[in-house]
Amino acid sequence: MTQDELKRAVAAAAIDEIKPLLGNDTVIGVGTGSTANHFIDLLGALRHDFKGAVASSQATAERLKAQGIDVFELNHVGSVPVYVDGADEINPRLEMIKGGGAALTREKIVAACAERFVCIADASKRVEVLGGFPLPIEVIPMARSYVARELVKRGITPVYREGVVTDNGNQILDCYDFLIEDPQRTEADLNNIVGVVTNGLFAARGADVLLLGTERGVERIT
Ligand code: ABF
Repeated sequence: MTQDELKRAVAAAAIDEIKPLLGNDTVIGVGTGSTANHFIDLLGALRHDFKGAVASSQATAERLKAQGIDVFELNHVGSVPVYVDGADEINPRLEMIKGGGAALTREKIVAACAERFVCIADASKRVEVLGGFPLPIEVIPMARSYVARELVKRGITPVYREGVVTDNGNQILDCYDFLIEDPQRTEADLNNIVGVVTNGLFAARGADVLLLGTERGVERIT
């Protein structure tokens, strides 16, 4: 199977995973990226079975609307029973690096609100130790150089993702050259640097379920 077929397979598995949660009042959280896009495309067939969705990015909001799914502001939604999203890396504790698509802050906000986080990923995303994928950090533009210097003090090599502006009007630094042995501690430490909006470690709030696309089929890992 190609990587794209694996992504499609886990998106289909996520549809089965969330179906029991759908009802007239249900608003679900929907993530960003190519795996989430497969999920959105399949979700369109169920649009009459639930109320709508909150989106983790403008791109996802547009794709949901194109499927005829109502999109709600998170502030107008009381509860989010489930959030479905991809990841750039995920470890055996279901801690993740996310944000390769620059949507990390909204993804983290929707994930924080959700009762369950269902991660959908092809097998290439599974790692023992996070950090092979450069960790994205969203920064307030005027703080970019200061944050970069603070990262260098920590032995991290930050690279400015030129030309990218997040949905929140901010910039991204990608962090190279460090393996993340203690994701929860690193997540908190990096978030403490003044000027950081958030970083792409999803460890304090990791996934509850991983649907992993492999050559042997979709593995459900909790
Ligand atoms: C989002 O999409 C991001 O957090 C992550 O960066 C990316 C995963 O990409 P893809 O599904 O395209 O492989 O979930």
